[in-house]
Amino acid sequence: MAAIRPTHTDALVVVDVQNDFCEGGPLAVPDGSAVVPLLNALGRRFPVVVLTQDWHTPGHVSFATSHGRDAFGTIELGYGTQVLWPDHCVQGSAGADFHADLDLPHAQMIVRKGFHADVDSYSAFREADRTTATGLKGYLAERGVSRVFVAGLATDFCVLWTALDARQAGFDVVVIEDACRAIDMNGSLDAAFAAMDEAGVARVRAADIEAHE
Ligand code: VGL
Ligand code: ZN
Repeated sequence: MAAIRPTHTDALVVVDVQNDFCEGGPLAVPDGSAVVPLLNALGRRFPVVVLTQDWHTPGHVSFATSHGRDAFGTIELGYGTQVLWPDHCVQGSAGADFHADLDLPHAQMIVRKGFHADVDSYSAFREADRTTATGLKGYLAERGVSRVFVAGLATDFCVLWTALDARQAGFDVVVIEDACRAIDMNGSLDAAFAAMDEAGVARVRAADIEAHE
């Protein structure tokens, strides 16, 4: 896919570019802050921009410390297998703030997710119970958006689940590959690309996207 020129029916969803996922954070995504300048430039090419913000309660169910366990293991919860993470993106903490250099002042919507103490939400559309909606589908539909571009952190978790749920919600979906960075644990990045391909999620490079009219 080459030379995409976004219109008002295209939205850029910038996923979780927050301090805790960047260098020095408890859940730092390797090279995570490298997406910031790319996203600052990309965002200017989209008339519709949405930011997502991981936004957990203290003692959230996705935190290893809440279960007296080591991080990066898994547990079984009522809604399925949950990866256990270091404490991150606690509501109102500095770690939950957007990266200080993220400069997208025209972004119109911030979707917070993972705010229920007992349910995680990688996806910006639907929580990990796979039933509780965030409202983003309705927001985008009401604004007349038909195609969703996804970028940010992390390719193999929140970007992946957001892209898959956008497809399920009926949007055309495009992941901007070089404007994402991955956690990549136990082959999760290869699995993520396979799942995107299977779901009909297109993948492009930031350079394929031109300025909007
Ligand atoms: C994320 C793990 C836990 C992400 C959020 O933004 O990809 N990953 N919470
Ligand atoms: Zn999280």
